[in-house]
Amino acid sequence: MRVLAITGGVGGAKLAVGLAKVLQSNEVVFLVNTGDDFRHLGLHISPDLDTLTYSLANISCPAKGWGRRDESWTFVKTLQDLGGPSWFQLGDQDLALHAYRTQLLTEGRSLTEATQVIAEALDVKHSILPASDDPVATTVESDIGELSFQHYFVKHQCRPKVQGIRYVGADRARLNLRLDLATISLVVICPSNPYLSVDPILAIPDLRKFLRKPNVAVLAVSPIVRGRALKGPTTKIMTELGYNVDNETIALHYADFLTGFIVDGADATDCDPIQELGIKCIARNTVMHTTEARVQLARDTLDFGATLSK
Ligand code: FO1
Repeated sequence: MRVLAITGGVGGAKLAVGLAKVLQSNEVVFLVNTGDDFRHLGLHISPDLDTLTYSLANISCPAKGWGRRDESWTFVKTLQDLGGPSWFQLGDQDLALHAYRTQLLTEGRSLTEATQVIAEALDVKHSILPASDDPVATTVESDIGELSFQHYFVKHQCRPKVQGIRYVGADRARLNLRLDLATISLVVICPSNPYLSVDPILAIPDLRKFLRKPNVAVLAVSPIVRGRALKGPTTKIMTELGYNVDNETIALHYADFLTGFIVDGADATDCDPIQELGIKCIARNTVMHTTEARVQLARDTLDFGATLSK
């Protein structure tokens, strides 16, 4: 079974780590959000690609979920002393990655190729693919105007009220050309923020068409537990967009292609209305504080996926 795992930032990366421990590198491909990417200090920064690469290399910062562990901050402190923009915290080791990726891109390598060079250097065996090598930029329409993703998420710390989210360029973006959809028998949507991290990927036309094929089994792991997202602004954004913060809303969000849905054990009763949507639903532990929990959820996901595959 070739698994396509769709993931964004921190939440999705946890399940991705579990899947990478359970599946060989030729059994799974990770398709990663690039809507958070931006140019900063002349550098091309790809936060979700880096979060996954660092997580699979086991060098990510567990406390923050982004950047590297055992990091030093001389660069950004010096930048601040010079009066430069220090709102986006670039660690010294992390900075080397951004500088090198920018150099590779300047030399004409694609984002896919640059990501592969860096993953290999960090001894990551699994395939990490940007959803597209064409530009996709998530922008947030807010009560203080339209904001780029990082300005909304980091500079303004998700405080502005969200009125809408756009994925600029997604409708023209080609799905990653390395992806051979014919080999995929199961698609897993990892528990990332549906609106900020998964939708920029689903907005790529070729992908959504594929997910809707009746012979393609697609399952999602809910990012909501007991009516709240475990981390990040999902709860706030859903409320501001007028959604109920619950599993049914998430299942409905993916309903046009979803075959199966995994909710947390605490929300097992949410499965009934979701089954009525024609989506198979099971309850498992989706709170992944430990590596064991990540591996267990990965196993539960694959076992469930095997019952869905057509
Ligand atoms: N998130 C923050 O909240 N504050 C930061 O200063 C910050 C710096 C940063 C540097 C590199 C990187 O790859 C990610 C970074 N992030 C930071 C997270 C980033 O905003 C991501 O887009 C989020 O993880 C959402 O996916």
